[in-house]
Amino acid sequence: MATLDRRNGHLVVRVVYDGPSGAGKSSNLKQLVQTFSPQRRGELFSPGPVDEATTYFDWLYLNGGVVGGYPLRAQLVTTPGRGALSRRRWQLVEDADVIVFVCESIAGPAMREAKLSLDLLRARLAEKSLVPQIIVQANKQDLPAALSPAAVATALGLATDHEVIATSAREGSGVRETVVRAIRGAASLAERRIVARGADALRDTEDGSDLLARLDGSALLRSLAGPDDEIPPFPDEDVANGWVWPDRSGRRQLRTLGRALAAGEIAREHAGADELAFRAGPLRLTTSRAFRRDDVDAARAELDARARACVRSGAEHVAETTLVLAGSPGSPIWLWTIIDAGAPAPLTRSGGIAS
Ligand SMILES: Nc1nc2c(ncn2[C@@H]2O[C@H](COP(=O)(O)OP(=O)(O)O)[C@@H](O)[C@H]2O)c(=O)[nH]1
Ligand SMILES: [Mg+2]
Repeated sequence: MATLDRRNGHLVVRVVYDGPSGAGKSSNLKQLVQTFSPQRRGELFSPGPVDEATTYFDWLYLNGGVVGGYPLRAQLVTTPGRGALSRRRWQLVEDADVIVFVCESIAGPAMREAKLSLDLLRARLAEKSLVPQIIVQANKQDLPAALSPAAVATALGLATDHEVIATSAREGSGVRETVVRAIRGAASLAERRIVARGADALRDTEDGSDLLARLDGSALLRSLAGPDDEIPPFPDEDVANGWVWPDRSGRRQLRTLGRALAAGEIAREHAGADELAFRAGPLRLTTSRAFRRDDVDAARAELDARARACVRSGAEHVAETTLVLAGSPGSPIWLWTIIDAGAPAPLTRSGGIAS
């Protein structure tokens, strides 16, 4: 939904690039950086590990045009493609004014995956009573085996008149045309909204770091922590291998935690002086400065030691217990303990597992 950046006086719309991993979403944004001069755009922002598939999103903004008397800014955001990341995908697409669905135009598994992904997207939007325009990109047209846009539409089960744009995000063709059409669609939606309700009714704009803070849990922790608390990073449901124990049930609990975060079902709990404790849906999570380590090796050693202590004490049988590291290499790493809130707590006063 269009928002108003009251500080800079911009009317802001959001275009979300969705589609399977590897379809070319990030490549679209990289091409747009090449296409538009720095006066017209921001810098490409891609939080998360650099050398992996997108963890959170890619982000770029473009300025241009005037809507309802305000200079227009379009925020372009890509969704993370991996299935495990679908909660974040939904959080992103639900904020879209217009969606660009990018797919590889290659018959076979890639096309089937694209259809499944598009079907899920439409079902999710319908469930939320959202009806954003969806522009489909038949990408990778430079490949010899590429299907025509009409064949892509058929393979995706779309009506014959559905908007499908032929593109090569690698070579750049169609990329600018896509964004221009998407922004035009979003702008006319925003214009109608302003006419109907006035610009004052628009919510405040969220920028890229606000969005990251919402998705990674730091905004919520900040809002719940006291002024003197050091804010730890929130456990991530897509945490690296070796950062969560036990791996299987731990990842299950982390997904539950992710859903509680998306629903805002997290509250601060009373805890010891140095301890931070939260109730998140059915879970209780705790950490403290005693479980902060300066580097990854020290944090993993702490995780291993706690896991062994947990096994020795049989604590993992008392309540389903997860130990998980949060943070990124280069900054302090925190060890969190997550348990079923209903079960008796096998916790010491300092928030760790009794050893
Ligand atoms: N041949 C070809 N390769 C492309 C095109 N668009 C993206 N790619 C390649 O496909 C891979 C995945 O692209 P990326 O933009 O990271 O996909 P994302 O996962 O949707 O963000 C990369 O190796 C790109 O270079 C295209 O139009 N043609
Ligand atoms: Mg990407």
